[in-house]
Amino acid sequence: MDRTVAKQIARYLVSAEEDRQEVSRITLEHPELSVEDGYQIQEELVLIKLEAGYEIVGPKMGLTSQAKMKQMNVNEPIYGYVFNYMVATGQEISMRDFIHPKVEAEIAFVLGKDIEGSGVTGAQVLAATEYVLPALEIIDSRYENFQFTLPDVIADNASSSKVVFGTKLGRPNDFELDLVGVTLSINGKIKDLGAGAAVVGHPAHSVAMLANMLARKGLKLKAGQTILTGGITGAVMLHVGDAVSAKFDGLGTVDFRVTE
Ligand code: 0L1
Ligand code: MG
Repeated sequence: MDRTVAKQIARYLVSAEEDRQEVSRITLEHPELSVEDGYQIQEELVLIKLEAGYEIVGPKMGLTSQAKMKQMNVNEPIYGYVFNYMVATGQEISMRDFIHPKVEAEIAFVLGKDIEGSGVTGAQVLAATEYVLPALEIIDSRYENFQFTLPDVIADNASSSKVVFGTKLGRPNDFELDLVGVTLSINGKIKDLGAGAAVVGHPAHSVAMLANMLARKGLKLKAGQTILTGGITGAVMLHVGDAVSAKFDGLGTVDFRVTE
C-alpha cells in the first residue's frame, strides 16, 4: 500500500494508544486492507516508536491458541512488538494507562543466540534460549469494544500494551514447557487455567513459527531479545481493585494489582 497512507494510519493508532482513547477499526474506512497491509502499517508504527526513542524488548506472538485462531478464522498466529516502555516496573498498574485492558498468562523466552532463517524448529529455539520466565501480558486493543479483523489487529501491534515479568528464570531444558500448568486468578478466584501446550502445541514451537514468519521479511530474532510466546490462558478483563496472580508450575508466581 501507499507508504503515506500506511504512516497516516500508524499515527492514528499511536495517538489512540497515547490518548487511551478507543477508535474505529481501520478496516471500516479501508475495507480493502490485507494482512500484508496490516504488517506494513505495523512496521510504520514500530518506526514511529523507535524515532520517539523507545527500544524493542522483543517481538511477541499473538493468536496462538486454537480458540483465538478459530475465532479469527486463521491458521497462523500473528506477531507484534513489545517496547521497553511497556514493561511494568512495579507490581501495580494504573487503569489510567489503558482503554479496556485484559490479562493473559504467557511464558517468555530470553534468547542467548540469534535465530535466523526459514525452517527453524522448536529444538533449535530451545538450543538458542538462555532462559524462560513467566509473564502476564496486558493486551489493550485500541479498537472500540476490542472488535477487529485480522489486518486491524496486526496494524495495532497485536494489541500490545504492558507486560509484568516474573522474577524466576528457568533453563529451558529443565522443563517440559508444553506440560507446564498455569492458573490465572483474580481476587483469589481462578479465572482460567491451561498448560504450555495451549500455545501452538509448545511455546518453543511458537518462537520457531515467529522466526520463520520474520524470515519471510528478511528479519531475524536477536540474542538478548525477550519473546512473549502467546497466551496459555484466555485473556481476562481487568478492573480497578483487581489483585491478579498467575502460578506457573516450576516457574513461580507473577502478581500485580490494578489501581485507579
Ligand atoms: O497477545 C495476543 O494474543 C493478542 C493478539 C491480538 C488479539 C487480541 O487482542 O485478543
Ligand atoms: Mg499475548
